[in-house]
Amino acid sequence: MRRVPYALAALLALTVASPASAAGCPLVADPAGDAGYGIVATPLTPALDIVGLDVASGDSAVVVRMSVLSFGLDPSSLGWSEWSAGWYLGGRHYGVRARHTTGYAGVSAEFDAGNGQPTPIPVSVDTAAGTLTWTVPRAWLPELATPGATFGTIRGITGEAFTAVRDFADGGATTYTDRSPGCVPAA
Ligand SMILES: [Ca+2]
Repeated sequence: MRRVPYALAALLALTVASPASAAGCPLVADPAGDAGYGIVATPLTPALDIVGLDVASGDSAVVVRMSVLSFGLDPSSLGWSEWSAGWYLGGRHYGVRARHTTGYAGVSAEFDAGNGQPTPIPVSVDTAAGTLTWTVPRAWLPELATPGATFGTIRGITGEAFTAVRDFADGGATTYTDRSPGCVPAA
């Protein structure tokens, strides 16, 4: 029998359990408690453990929401913690990021249109719900001028200083069509 790498087997099992369809919520699901891609053998910080990733677009904005196991800023963490989401739209890669730097209050965020010039944007952190929500003005994604534009290769990544990537949520073939009903309210 052909051997399948464990991570791939887990991904296939997940796909069978929750088919990637527009009706499924969250749009991209990720297991809780997975060790992710941590390089050192330390427990995965709950705030960096992705459990869901959603995208929804409306008349004025694209809303991106990452759900984590539980959200808390670890004052003892070294350096920084980061949450990122990315997707392709019309062949261009877009992304949003949020970062907490140890010793500073709050979380800063930015939007990246793949041009190497990130733009600061607000991020809404709901500590009780364990979510980070970015709202990107629709006008910043010119591909959305074409009706029915499709978001693809939807991925979420978390990381922290010295351990690099901690969790990776891969949407695989899952897509989201502009202005279609999503799992989170569009703006
Ligand atoms: Ca996870």
